[in-house]
Amino acid sequence: MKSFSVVALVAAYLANVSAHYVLPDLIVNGATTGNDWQYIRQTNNWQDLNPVTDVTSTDIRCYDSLESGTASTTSVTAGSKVGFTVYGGPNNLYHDGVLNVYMAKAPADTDVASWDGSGTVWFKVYEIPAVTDGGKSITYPATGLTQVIFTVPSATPSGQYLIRVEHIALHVASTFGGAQFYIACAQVEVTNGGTGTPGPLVAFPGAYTGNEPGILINIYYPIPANYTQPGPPVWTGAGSGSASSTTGAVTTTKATTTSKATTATATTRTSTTSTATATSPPASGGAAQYAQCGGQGWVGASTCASPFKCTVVNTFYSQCL
Ligand SMILES: [Cu+2]
Repeated sequence: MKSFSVVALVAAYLANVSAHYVLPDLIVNGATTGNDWQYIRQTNNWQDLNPVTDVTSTDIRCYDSLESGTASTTSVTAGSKVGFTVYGGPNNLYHDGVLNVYMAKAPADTDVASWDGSGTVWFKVYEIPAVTDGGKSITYPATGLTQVIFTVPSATPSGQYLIRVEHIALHVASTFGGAQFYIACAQVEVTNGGTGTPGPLVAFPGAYTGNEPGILINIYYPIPANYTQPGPPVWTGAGSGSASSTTGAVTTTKATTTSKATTATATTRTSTTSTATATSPPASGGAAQYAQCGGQGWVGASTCASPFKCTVVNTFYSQCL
């Protein structure tokens, strides 16, 4: 971290009363790139590490209202792995919670560095929901991660994008406004892109009201029987999104898998395709712990590195656990 001593002192203090964190560094193909906040817009909480709790605030977008918001833009290849590092007290996604990653394409004649990300422009490319089993337990595969790694869908059209990560901490989410959003936005130029139509598209603010069952939730008692991940379904690049279609093209998919306790999640999802099940050869040794290994439309590795097992989280997401 720049100003490491200041942040370390703040973090050390906060560690005694709470544990907060930021995501200041971009990872491209496994390597951390640049300095803190070089390719990621410096967030208002870069020193105090506090979360956003008002989902109707513009700070729910990139949390950079008090900063210049002028990061640099770096190149990433469509289909490659990109990620964020976690810094805080401690340096991981400490709280019980879930994670989403969204992308938004800057307008054609606009430099992403000067674009605010407003409008109904965001599509989800990755998520790590909570795992439930009908009320016996609830676990959070995102919790404890020191890095968030995901794949930019190979069908993503070339161009400049914001990539927005959010970890939604749920430990005090039983009252309205209690959920804590830890947010960061990276600036990238996607190269060698595809011809997909990303979607469904949402706006920030706008995507959430704060009353969603996955945001306003008591995670302790009774133990939730199921968990509904906030936001739209993940766009994997398979098929087209909803950008050019209306309600007629969207069908609700009933849960048809045998995975436990995911009915509520699955039935709230929408899908425009259900036949794309292409798989690519697994990487040697299989995917890493917490990596995605399956789900509707998934085309990446389908096996996990030992000793992790590819575990069905819901229809759309299997993970190495
Ligand atoms: Cu905290």
